[in-house]
Amino acid sequence: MSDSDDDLDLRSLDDDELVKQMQDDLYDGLKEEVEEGVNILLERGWQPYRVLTEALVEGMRIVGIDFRDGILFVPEVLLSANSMKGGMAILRPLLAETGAPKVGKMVIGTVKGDIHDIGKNLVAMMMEGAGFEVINIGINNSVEAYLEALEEHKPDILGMSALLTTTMPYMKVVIEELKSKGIRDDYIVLVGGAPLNEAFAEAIGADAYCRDAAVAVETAKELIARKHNLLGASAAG
Ligand code: B1M
Repeated sequence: MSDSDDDLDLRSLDDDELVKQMQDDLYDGLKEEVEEGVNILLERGWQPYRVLTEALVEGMRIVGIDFRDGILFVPEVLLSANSMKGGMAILRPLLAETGAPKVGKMVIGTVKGDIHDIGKNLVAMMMEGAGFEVINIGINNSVEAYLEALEEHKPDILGMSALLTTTMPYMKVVIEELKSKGIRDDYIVLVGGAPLNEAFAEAIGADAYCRDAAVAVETAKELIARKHNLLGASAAG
């Protein structure tokens, strides 16, 4: 980073310049600057979701391209991830502010062998914001860890995340285990992560693939409503 960047007053930038600068700061792993940018945009009246998507998620998308192309390496990307988490921590309580009654419960975790957690945490945040109770069981979850969480929390939804082509097949392992225990249909199973798609979700027997956090919220609401309608119909008939 150059000296002139050191002296940059983020408040002197207009919104577009600030967002661009925040994406650069995320790229450079400058957590404090990213946090300051988030606060400035909020002070300027930006909705938390807009800050999240336009500044942070878009910044991480750019990091992902250069990581893929061998321009950035793991240590640098870790700093970017840490900066992103700093920004997300400011937004989380704002996104979760809701007086609405709980609409359902979800257990969510990243699968075994996979330590990517930003997307999963974002889904957890957005689900909380939409009125779901969320139990986030973290990364690198074995079948046993998922089963334990399901047993303990009795959620409506099981959410699984995988960011690697090598770890996404593990979702099928979890679903097969639910089937063999006869409890598959007790849960709505939602899956997500950059390398997945709808065909994969269908092939492994999940209820739906969620492209992003907003889709996860919409899908969860829709499937919960459908489940309640079915339960209501069977109770009535
Ligand atoms: Co890794 N990494 N990484 N990485 N990393 C990817 C995934 C990769 C695509 C980069 C690349 O090459 N372009 C590539 C995977 C290639 C592949 O499998 N085809 C990759 C690799 C190769 C690796 C390592 C193997 C690198 C190495 O060690 N040589 C290694 C593996 C470690 C492991 O897990 N065992 C590794 C490590 C890391 C870091 C630790 C450095 C860091 C993770 C830090 C962290 O998460 N705490 C990291 C990061 C940051 C990335 C990229 C750059 C960004 C991921 C991210 O946070 N995106 C990523 C590149 C990319 O994805 N384009 C990459 C932002 C986030 C908001 O999006 O996670 O997609 P995303 O989540 C979205 C949706 O996917 C969806 O909603 C979210 C929000 O909208 N979603 C769900 C996700 N989960 C969901 C669950 C749901 C619903 C929706 O449940 C209901």
